[in-house]
Amino acid sequence: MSGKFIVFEGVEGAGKTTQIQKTADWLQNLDGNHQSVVITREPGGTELGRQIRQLLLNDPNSWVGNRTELLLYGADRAQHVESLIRPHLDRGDIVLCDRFTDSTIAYQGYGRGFDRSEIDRVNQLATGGLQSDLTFWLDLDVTIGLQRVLLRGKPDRMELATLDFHQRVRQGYQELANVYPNRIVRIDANQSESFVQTEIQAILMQLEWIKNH
Ligand code: T5A
Repeated sequence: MSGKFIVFEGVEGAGKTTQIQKTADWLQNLDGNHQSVVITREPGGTELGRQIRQLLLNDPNSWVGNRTELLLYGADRAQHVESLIRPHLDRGDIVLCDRFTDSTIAYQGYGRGFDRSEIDRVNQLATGGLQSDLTFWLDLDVTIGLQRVLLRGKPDRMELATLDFHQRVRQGYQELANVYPNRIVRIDANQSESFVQTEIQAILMQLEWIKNH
């Protein structure tokens, strides 16, 4: 049995962490499912990645150059793919990942302004060509997402970027969803948590590998 790689994407506060946990709980209890379900995230899915995450996010006042930022996200991903994602997929597990390559296209490409060809080179190097089987794009107005995040506590370095930056990120996701309609599914994230989860389950239930469990 081959593993499955499902990614959750979206702007800040879109509800990815919430929905990944609910999806994992549902999959683990799904009748006939014998595949292990693994939750992970970027940046910070590995021990080395957790240190990179601190460098990237924890100090809201630290200055991180745009090239450095791009390469640190790439380094986190390279370590993550090699030491965690690929081994789990090779074992036949279902890997649910909070952010992956589309985050780099949206944030460093559309947000920071890197050429798509530069982003693709970093992503290719980091992943060896690994792509998600399915990506849920939780689409939310950026002001609503940032409000949710601010209610939770002190914003991190990326959350402090300008509103314009976050709007370009959302536009990036929109354009990616237009270009890759078979891989990226848009979910309206401005609905209740349970409604969003119902939609995710309905989409997963249409997939052959889930039907065949
Ligand atoms: N980044 C990442 C890049 O720039 N390039 C890259 O290549 C990669 C991989 C990661 C940062 O790094 C950037 C993007 C990010 O800026 P992070 O802490 O992982 O940082 O940030 P996020 O991924 O944005 O995670 P958040 O926790 O901020 O948001 P989530 O996970 O989308 O949302 P969640 O589930 O934590 O929910 C946020 C709040 O909203 C509530 C929750 O209870 C919570 O309080 N909520 C809802 N409220 C109302 N209705 C709903 N439907 C709700 N769903 C959740």
